[in-house]
Amino acid sequence: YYSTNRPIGVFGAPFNKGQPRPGVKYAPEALRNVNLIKNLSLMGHEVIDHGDLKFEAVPNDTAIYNIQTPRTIGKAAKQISDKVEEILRCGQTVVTLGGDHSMSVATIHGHAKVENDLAIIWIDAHPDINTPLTSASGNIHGMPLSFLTKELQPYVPKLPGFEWLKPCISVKDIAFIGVRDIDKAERYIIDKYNITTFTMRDIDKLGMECVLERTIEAINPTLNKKIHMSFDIDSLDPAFAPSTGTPVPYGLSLREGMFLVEEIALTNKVTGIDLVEINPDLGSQRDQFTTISAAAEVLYAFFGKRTKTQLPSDYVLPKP
Ligand code: 4U7
Ligand code: MN
Ligand code: MN
Ligand code: MN
Repeated sequence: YYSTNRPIGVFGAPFNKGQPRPGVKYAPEALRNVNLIKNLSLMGHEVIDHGDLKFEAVPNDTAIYNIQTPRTIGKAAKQISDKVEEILRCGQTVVTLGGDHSMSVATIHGHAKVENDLAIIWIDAHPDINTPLTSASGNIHGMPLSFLTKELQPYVPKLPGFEWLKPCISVKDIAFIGVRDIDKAERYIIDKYNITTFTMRDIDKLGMECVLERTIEAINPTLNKKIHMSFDIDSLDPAFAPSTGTPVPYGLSLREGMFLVEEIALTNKVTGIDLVEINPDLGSQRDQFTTISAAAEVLYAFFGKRTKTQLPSDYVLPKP
């Protein structure tokens, strides 16, 4: 479990313009309502709540490459990047509560400003590496990694609103875990650049422990880099996380997801976490509760809830 002495800095990025379903912006509120912050503190960590960011629409924001509101998204992303940078500069491990996955363009950017050599573990049903030119949907939550990777820049047009963004990671620094819905261009990119990828089939075949060993071996063999863990709730099977905008069947069980993040925590290298794509508006009330609980449990697992019990140093067994 997470055992560094770094405090945890949490903030909400209720951002939804990277895809068409507005409800994803209510996830930070829903997670706070299940006492996420307090429960993390009860696990013995110092937790600082930095509140939620507020975003504004940029007027006259016209579409480009099928992307509806590029300037509004770019502006929000800048705010998020600055926030992540600020929290990291306080020496805290930053947890960003999304929001849709387009915000990871910002969290990784902010993280890379502070930790210039960064490894990315992308836990998702999707690899989110479309370019504005290859995306069939025009939804930026399917593109963040193409904006960030240096090697892909010849293929990625600069969008209005994103002038501030500097590509800061290499394809060699990325590992995908849990993917099972890969678009043609994404397949091409993964193959061309040989991006470390563990599909659901690989997880079945190798087992999760081996998958993580190989992940570290591929992207951070000497553990000299800090790790950014981006957790898309749609990595989980829809049975455990039904309330998400782009569910894909045959995903991780909740326990597999928890085990994965427990193992990642053991590296003691994670300084940034995203928890994204939870949409408390979708599905039945039961679906919503299931999804929010699963998201919270994944975070608790990372921070040691299921593996560690807080014992006061003067604890003694009662005698009759
Ligand atoms: B998510 C998709 F076409 N690839 O680009 C796209 F399948 O952050 C889905 O992982 C993207 O949820 C999903 O629109 C983005 C689609
Ligand atoms: Mn995603
Ligand atoms: Mn996804
Ligand atoms: Mn999704």
